[in-house]
Amino acid sequence: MRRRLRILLISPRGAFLGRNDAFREYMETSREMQTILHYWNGLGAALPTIAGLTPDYHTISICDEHVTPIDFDAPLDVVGLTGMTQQAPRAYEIADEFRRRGVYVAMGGIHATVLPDEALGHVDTVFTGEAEHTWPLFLSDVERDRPRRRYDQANYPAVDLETIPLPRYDLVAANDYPVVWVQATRGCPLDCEFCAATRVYGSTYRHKGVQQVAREITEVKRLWRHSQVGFADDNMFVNKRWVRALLDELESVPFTWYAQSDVSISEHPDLLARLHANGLRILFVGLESVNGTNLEGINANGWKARRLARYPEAIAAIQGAGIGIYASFIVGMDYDTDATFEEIAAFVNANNIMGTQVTILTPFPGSVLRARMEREGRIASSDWSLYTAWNAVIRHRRLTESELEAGLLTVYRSVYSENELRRRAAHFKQLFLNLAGR
Ligand code: B12
Repeated sequence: MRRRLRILLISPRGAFLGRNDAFREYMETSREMQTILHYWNGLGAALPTIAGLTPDYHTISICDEHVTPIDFDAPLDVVGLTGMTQQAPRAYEIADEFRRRGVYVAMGGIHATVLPDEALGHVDTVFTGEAEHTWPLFLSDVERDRPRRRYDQANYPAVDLETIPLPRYDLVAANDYPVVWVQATRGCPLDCEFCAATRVYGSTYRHKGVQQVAREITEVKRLWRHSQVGFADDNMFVNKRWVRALLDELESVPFTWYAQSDVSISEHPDLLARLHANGLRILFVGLESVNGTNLEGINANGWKARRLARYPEAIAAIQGAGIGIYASFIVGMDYDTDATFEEIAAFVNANNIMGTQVTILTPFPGSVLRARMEREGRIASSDWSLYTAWNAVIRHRRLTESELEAGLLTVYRSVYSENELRRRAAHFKQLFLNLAGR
């Protein structure tokens, strides 16, 4: 017999800047940073995806706590929490509060996947990995009053992205997001030392069917006419044949979008031109460091280190196609010194990189980096609310925590100074005139 459940999915409010107050003040007073923050926003695709996996006869809603407060008195049977590490402390508070009120609480997402036992200290059921098989199973177990403590994707066949249902973006359509995140692929072959995403998706790179991606974008554009689409994929252009098929499919879907990829896309000028024509305006690329020795330690096969010498050429090719690069750098890597901050700023300025994100090396639970830092006795704090990547939680061999936190500002103040902004604006103006053939 079917039992209709009242379900609420929650994305807990994150710690965001943690305790880095100098950086917070800079963010709040810099117009450029305010613009970046406006777009560095939104709700990941997890909860709309989970809602899409929920049978129709249940009642389901989504609360993004960054936008709406949680109603703890709502009549509910099940609460489902998601969260990255910096959201975990708040997720646990929410779980404790709902459980006090007799509501059944489940949790999934990257933090619960890598630390399921910690999560089980606060929630009734924990999910590890993807939820396409396990969430529907859990709901039917709850209907029969037999939910399990753990559901692990590793015990089920691989998730087939070709057949997953449309995410329920309609449930959050009232939220005025400048960017709506859509997922087209899962996995990343690079498996960098500091990234734990592989623990959620495994190492096999997979993608949704191109028609499914087009359907999702059409739905997002129906619900948010003026928002941009951000692809939630860690590395979207790995399979170039699939990218070509996707671009064919998307030709009739007008939208402006961002994506994340490695620099290998720079070697495909035909694709760059088509990506630009299709509406790709900003590409987030993890350059990570301008120091080759640092890069050698990142991937076991030295993928990024081998490309360092060609970074300038790759940047010029991508930006020359009208796609601005938002480059991400990490400070606090082993071979960084107090000169690193100026070196990164000089690299960004010399290469006219459109936007830059600099964060501090963070040993996220589940990452290979964390295991190494633990062995080396270099974890300075495991307070998850500081795992924002804008706080120093490691002991560096040469730089103190406050030097690392202050160093971030050096880079931001240089690359977003009035002078540099003006110079880059002139560079991009010329670049767009060239593209327009003038
Ligand atoms: C979109 C995104 C954002 C967005 C929106 C975040 C949000 N609040 O929702 C923005 C741009 C704001 C953002 C910011 C940050 N992000 Co972010 N972000 C992403 C990104 C690129 C995609 C997330 C997504 O939509 N995935 C698609 C969904 C479908 O996949 P999923 O979440 O894995 O969900 C599946 C399973 O995990 C599971 N699941 C997930 N939740 C639940 C819940 C239940 C109940 C169940 C049953 C199952 C389940 O089922 C899903 C389907 O199979 C991920 C990369 C990634 N690989 O996920 C990084 C990622 C989550 N971000 C990360 C980080 C570090 C940050 C920042 C802290 C970094 C920074 N300094 O900028 C900031 C924090 C900002 C803040 N506001 O607090 C890290 C998290 C690492 C960690 N362990 O904490 C990730 C993994 C990137 C990485 N590769 O390291 N981010």
